[in-house]
Amino acid sequence: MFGLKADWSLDIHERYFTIGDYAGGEARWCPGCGDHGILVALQRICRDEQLPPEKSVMVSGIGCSSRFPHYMGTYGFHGLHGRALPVACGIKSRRPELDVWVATGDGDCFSIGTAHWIHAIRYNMDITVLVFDNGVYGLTKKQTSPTSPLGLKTNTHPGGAVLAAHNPLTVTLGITNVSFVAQTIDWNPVHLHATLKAAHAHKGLSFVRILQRCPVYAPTVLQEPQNDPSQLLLLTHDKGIGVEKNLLRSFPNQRQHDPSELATAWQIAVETLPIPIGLLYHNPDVPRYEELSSQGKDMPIEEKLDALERIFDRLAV
Ligand SMILES: Cc1ncc(C[n+]2csc(CCOP(=O)(O)OP(=O)(O)O)c2C)c(N)n1
Ligand code: SF4
Repeated sequence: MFGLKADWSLDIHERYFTIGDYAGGEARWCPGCGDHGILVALQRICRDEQLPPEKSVMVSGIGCSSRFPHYMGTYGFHGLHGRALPVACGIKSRRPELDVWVATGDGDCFSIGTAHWIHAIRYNMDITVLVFDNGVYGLTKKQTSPTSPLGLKTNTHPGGAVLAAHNPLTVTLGITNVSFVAQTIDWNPVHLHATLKAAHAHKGLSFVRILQRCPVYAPTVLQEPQNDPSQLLLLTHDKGIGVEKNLLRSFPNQRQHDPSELATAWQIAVETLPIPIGLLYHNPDVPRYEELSSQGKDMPIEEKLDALERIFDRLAV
């Protein structure tokens, strides 16, 4: 494949990847599930950035959202409930040249996976983390999740959820070494695409919370912001998510927010209505663990064994 560049020279690609190259098995999510739109957005980004499928890895835990790796034509690891992040960090630490993505749900990340979430943010490895937040446990058919709204009737709380919802944005912004925090919605493909693109461009751990509709078990959770855009607050800034001018007209509420300001990001995140969408925080200068820990990575096995022997000799009694 080839294309004409701005200087009229030919840009020749040895290989050109189409959307089809990123397609895996047929998605088995319910009709109307927000996960379908996220899959399309990610496949488009892979195509736009021409990411070689064999150098991309999708890692997930367990849940409807965690079926994601099956539907991508890349490498994938469908892991254990809550354990996507340590697996992704392990892959990145030994194979830093790979593009590592994580698909996780609100139950997977904010409940059983909480400890991993906190440490992964602090390690700040170059991974793009997409949290599909539908406010419920979908795969196991409607239990209360940490982000279920107060009063939501579920199988575990038939009388309504008794606690206020957990706020993943404020928690993430409070973790040492946080470097990229954004929020978007599955039902606006333009904003979703722009957000995932910015997240992927960031060198460090990009945390993206995607408000994702589950029409089967949580049809009411995101119904109001979906029908009434005044319930959303679009964050705009030159350093933020780059969106086309046309998109601005869809959002009656907008606020200029410089994403380098952590304290302001936190103030915005704490207000849950209108729901902020856009880039809350970005710091490209946070150290990345894979850089700090890569010493000796390419050492030949013989040298590693010699080094081990020397250590054992020192310990011998
Ligand atoms: C150790 C363990 N505990 C519990 C489960 C049962 N389980 C599977 S998926 C899931 C919740 C999924 O919810 P979420 O992460 O929000 O994803 P969704 O299905 O909504 O996309 C639970 C509790 C499990 N598979 N493993
Ligand atoms: S149960 Fe909900 S989250 Fe799971 S596939 Fe169906 S609509 Fe999507």
